[in-house]
Amino acid sequence: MSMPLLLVLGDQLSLSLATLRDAPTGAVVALCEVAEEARYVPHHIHKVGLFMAAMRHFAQALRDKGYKVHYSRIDDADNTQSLVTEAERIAAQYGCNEVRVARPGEWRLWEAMQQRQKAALPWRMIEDDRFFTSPDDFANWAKGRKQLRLEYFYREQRKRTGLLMEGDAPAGGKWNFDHDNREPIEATLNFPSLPTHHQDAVTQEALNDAKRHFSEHMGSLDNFNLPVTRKQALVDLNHFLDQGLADFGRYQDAISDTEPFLYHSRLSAALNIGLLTPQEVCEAAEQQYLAGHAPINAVEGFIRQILGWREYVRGLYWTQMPGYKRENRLGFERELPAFYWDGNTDMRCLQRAIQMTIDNSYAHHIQRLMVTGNFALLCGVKPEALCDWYLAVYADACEWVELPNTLGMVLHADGGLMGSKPYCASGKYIDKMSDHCQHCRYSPKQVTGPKACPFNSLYWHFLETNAEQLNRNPRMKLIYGSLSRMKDEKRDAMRQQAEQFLASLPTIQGYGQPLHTQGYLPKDTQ
Ligand code: FAD
Ligand code: DLZ
Ligand code: SF4
Repeated sequence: MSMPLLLVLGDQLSLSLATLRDAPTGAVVALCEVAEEARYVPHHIHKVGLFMAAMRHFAQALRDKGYKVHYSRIDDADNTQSLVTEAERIAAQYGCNEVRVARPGEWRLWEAMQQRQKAALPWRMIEDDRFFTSPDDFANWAKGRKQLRLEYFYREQRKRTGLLMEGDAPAGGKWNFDHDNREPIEATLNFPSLPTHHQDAVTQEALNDAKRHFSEHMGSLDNFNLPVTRKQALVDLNHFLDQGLADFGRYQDAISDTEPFLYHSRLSAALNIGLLTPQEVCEAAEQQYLAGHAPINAVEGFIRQILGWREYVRGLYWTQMPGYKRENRLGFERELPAFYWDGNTDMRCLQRAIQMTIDNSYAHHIQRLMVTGNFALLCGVKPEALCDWYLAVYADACEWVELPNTLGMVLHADGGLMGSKPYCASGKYIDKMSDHCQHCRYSPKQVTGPKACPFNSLYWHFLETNAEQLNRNPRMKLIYGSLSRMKDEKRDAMRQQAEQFLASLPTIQGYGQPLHTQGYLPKDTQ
């Protein structure tokens, strides 16, 4: 009797995965380590190590449960090093009659797999139901709406799941407590120290293999501490519930010159590869509120990120692709500033955000949005270049979540589908929320002159150059009012300052120096 091959992708490491749930007895489950997935953008070495270690551990967990597993290792002589060809090779080897796989996390794979649905060895795609919302649910919600605002989607999600609901009313009397969640960094804060995960022989071998094959990628594995098993992910979850959640809300928007994680959960990678489910994380946070261990502003703020934003960006991705990836409504053409690959800049906030990224394959949301994102927006970096960078450098990056955040939220390249206005800000905002500026050679108070913070002139330059698309936006009326009241000499001086800065900003097409020497070139020159 012919059997399907059950393909489990690197970010589908959940025993509850639909592919496994309906598995015919005796069917082979395949996991494939392939170089193509590490290289299509040059992923940070922590991310490559994470996938290799977590996939190997998950294969073992499946075997322990009695599944028959085929695991392709990166070093296997017959490994074809590409997901589709490797799955088909394995399926042929076991005489399977189809390849069964749950919806992958990226359109390029979805498309490649869809194209094989009518092949001699057909692929069967099934829904990945490890989310609160399916793409169809989202499409139904979006149907007929002029604007797809997160806030309305999120309220529906709360009602649908009953999370933080008291009957028909939101717990605490409000849907959203963001107003209480804007405290800046303070010198007296004590951040929780992090659990250190033991690296057993499986993890060590996987990390060594990652290092041998991909040593030129960003980062070093010396400080690798990502959870690679469900058990380790649960340690991180419980640590956050005990020590981070209560202060998560207040300091959600704060930025520190020294602390990469603050009170953030660091759960995104574990959630995205399937070691934790969004349901269990939200329910555990809700329990902390119900037990009186964490205030409503913290718990609501946290749950909104997962039940709201995470589901919303996924819905947006699957309902808008493939056109979404080509959007560039502000017509940006600049390549990525070269220092995004090595942190070599005298702008302190950017230097710290990028160095933390290099160190940990992590930066918290406000660093991604208001530091590296904001700077790229003000400079007019083209979406493709910025998206490739975010996709490569963060351990939690998968296109369904990275693309709407970068192209939509940061670059406003989707014409306002994701956010009603661009998150543009001057140095004043960074100065208010962080302790960077006191260590910087620039002054956030100056707009022109040699000490002026580059964010300031770039901010006004951005507003000027994009006025045609943005000045009718009701949420930008005030700021365009200030711009129009400004004296011509001041505007000229700011424009000149910004233009000089942009003219001398080194950019790079592709992926940074060590990678260029290994032949990593931008896609259009490959
Ligand atoms: P916390 O601050 O503790 O938040 C809790 C959880 O909420 C996160 O683990 C995550 O699952 C979810 N979440 C929070 N914000 C968002 C959001 N905007 N969209 C979706 N989920 C969210 N997140 C990714 O998981 N993968 C990405 O590739 C990614 N790329 C991003 C790119 C840009 C330009 C920006 C601005 C944001 C991006 N985010 C991405 C969202 C967010 O920055 C990260 O989820 C968060 O920083 C992860 O750290 P954490 O687990 O400590 O999050
Ligand atoms: C990111 C990544 C890496 C580095 N390696 C693998 C791999 O070897 N095998 C695999 O199945 N997936 C890997 N991934 C994740 C994929 O790039 C892709 O995002 C998901 O498989 C989509 O569901
Ligand atoms: Fe960043 Fe400007 Fe502050 Fe320097 S002065 S840290 S460049 S915001």
